[in-house]
Amino acid sequence: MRSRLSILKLGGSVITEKDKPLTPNIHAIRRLAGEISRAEARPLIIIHGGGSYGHPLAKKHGIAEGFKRASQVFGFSETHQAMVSLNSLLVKSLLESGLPAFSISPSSFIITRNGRIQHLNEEILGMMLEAGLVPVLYGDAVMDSERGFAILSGDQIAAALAIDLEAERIIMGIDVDGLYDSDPKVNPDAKLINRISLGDLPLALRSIGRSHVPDVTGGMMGKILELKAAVERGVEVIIINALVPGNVYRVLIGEDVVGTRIER
Ligand code: ATP
Ligand code: IP8
Repeated sequence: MRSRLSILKLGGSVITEKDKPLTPNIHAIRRLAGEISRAEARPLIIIHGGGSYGHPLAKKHGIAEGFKRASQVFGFSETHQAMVSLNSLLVKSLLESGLPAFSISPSSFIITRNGRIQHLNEEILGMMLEAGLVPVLYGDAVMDSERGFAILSGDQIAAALAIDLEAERIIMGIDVDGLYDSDPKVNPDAKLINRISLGDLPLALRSIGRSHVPDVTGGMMGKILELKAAVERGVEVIIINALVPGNVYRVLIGEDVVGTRIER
């Protein structure tokens, strides 16, 4: 049985309709809640992305650029609240599936500096894991010591927690099978990269297409750049398609799933 921490990031492209503002993918949320509960993987931290909840609002109010004018303050609140709403939908489904999910706002225990995590109180998460809870975090609108505020991606949180809490693995669930040699939504002939080493990443980064929908944290490119730090520290990273029923369950119980493994 696994005893080291797993971190599961559920992409906004999975739990929301990313091209329709403030639209959840309820069907995927319910199915994933069932799969995660059934897998009984512990210790486990779940983090989810912004999708059509956080990104369009953060973009509209220029939150990622930091505090520039008083009118942004309301938008900062709205962006955070949209994420709280999405988080509630996921946590409610997880509880209904019997998982002791516990919602925790990153903005309540993380401060960034120029958009990078400067201070993170991991003690509280350690105590929650010890108690058998499954903390459920998300990409959030956070206080920033240089810019006033910032958008902190779930991907950056996943990598930082994996390093600090010495996680065994990060599982990234997105809406395609993994990292391809070009954007599979644009190029039907794109080929899936099953394994990639850190040394080959710079070349692969060139294959990443621009986001077709609002994404203030860098889309697929941002994700890979964040994950790099965790891989360098020996954390296993696998990117899988969380829209394929059974994938998240199988990967959580340690079975092989089609995807991209990033290796040192
Ligand atoms: P969120 O930030 O809302 O949590 P997410 O983590 O679910 O989002 P995205 O940032 O939307 O994921 O990244 C996934 C998208 O990246 C895919 O839908 C795909 O179209 C796009 N993409 C661009 N280039 C590539 C590539 N080379 N390989 C795989 N996907 C790519
Ligand atoms: O979707 C961004 O988190 P991500 C969260 O994990 C917001 O990049 C508030 C846009």
